[in-house]
Amino acid sequence: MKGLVNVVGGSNLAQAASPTVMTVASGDVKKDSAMAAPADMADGEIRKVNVDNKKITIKHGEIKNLDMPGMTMVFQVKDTALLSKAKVGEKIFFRAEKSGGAIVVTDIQPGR
Ligand SMILES: [Cu+2]
Repeated sequence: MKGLVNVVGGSNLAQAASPTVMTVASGDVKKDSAMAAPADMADGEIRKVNVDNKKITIKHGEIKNLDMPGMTMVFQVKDTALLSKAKVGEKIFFRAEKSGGAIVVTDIQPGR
C-alpha cells in the first residue's frame, strides 16, 4: 500500500486542550480586577456608613443569592475594616449573606 501517511505523531492535543475549569471561589475574589460584578456579588451605592455600629446603608440592585430585589436597606458588616474604605455615594459591588438571622455584608469591592 502506498500513500498512507501517518499523521498520528503524538498526543499533544490532550495537553493543549486540557480544560480550564471555572470554579467560584467563595471568599477570595479580591484579586480579580472588577470588569464586571462577580456572579455572587450585588451592585449598590453606599448611602450611609456607621462604623461604630458596624452598619452600612446600601441602595442595592438584585441580590441573587438572597433572592432579594433592589432596595435601600441597612446591612450589618462582618468586619469593621470593610467600612474603613467605604464612602457615601460610592458605587460598589458587595457580597451579602444570611448569618444567624441577620444579613451580613462580607465583602465590598469598588464598583463602576
Ligand atoms: Cu435589600
